[in-house]
Amino acid sequence: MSRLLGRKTIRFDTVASTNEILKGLTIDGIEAGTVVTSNIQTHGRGRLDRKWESPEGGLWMSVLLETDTTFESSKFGLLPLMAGASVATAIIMEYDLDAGVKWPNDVLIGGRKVSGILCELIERGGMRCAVVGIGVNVNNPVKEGYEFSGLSTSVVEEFGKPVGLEDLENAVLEELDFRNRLLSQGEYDKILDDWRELTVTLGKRVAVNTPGGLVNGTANDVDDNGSLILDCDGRTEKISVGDCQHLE
Ligand code: BT5
Repeated sequence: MSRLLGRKTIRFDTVASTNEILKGLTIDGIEAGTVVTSNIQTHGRGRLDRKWESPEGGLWMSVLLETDTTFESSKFGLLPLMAGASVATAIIMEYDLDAGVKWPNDVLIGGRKVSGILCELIERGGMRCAVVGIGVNVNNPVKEGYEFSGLSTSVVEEFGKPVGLEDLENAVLEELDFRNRLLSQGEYDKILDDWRELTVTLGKRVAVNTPGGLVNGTANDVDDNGSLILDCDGRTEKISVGDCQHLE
């Protein structure tokens, strides 16, 4: 089956943010599956408008997924999970590194952040489009812990030598294409089960910074929409948005 994602790829040397470029192209009517990459981002963004460091040598790309009217916006929470699982699987398959996913949008190797995901929804002609932004530290240097986050790492640091950026890009798109098909077939359970196989969050004591305040508990599972289910000393809490810190 031929791959939908990346049939059209638009490459830049330097942009502010690949998500911003792809959002503009989406409104202009570009086809689903289009990928935008850039060697450098001057204003790479994380969630809540946080800065995402994007020097040369990393994989900075955005992918346009188009969902039909059956896609409920409550399923938006599945997008970062499936994108993170795609990156982790690609890293495992390509370099045999022990990558895992942290709820909701990080990929870690040995507890250090190697990748972050930023998903944004756009309405276009009655269809819901998702711009999935993927940042992976590949051959670029990383700082010892950025503001607001734990430790970070890169593929080159873990693998011991530089790797081909386009090989990783292809592997990630292959994996994301597979999960995007599951999404369009409504196979949400398969997306969640795959994420559960790869996660390093479940079973851990965590502190989650939510819009409503800090919640401490044990991460037990994710629900059908990708929300984190916490056991807080016998009381169950479901969290759809937040920053999760592993406490063990
Ligand atoms: C993320 O946000 O992790 C989402 C990052 C998405 C980046 C991609 S690159 C392509 C596309 N275009 C964009 O403009 N964005 C997407 P969040 O969970 O909020 O984490 C942000 C935090 O990660 C920052 O506040 C820093 O603490 C930390 N950070 C910044 N740059 C980093 C890097 N290169 N590696 C690891 N951590 C970083």
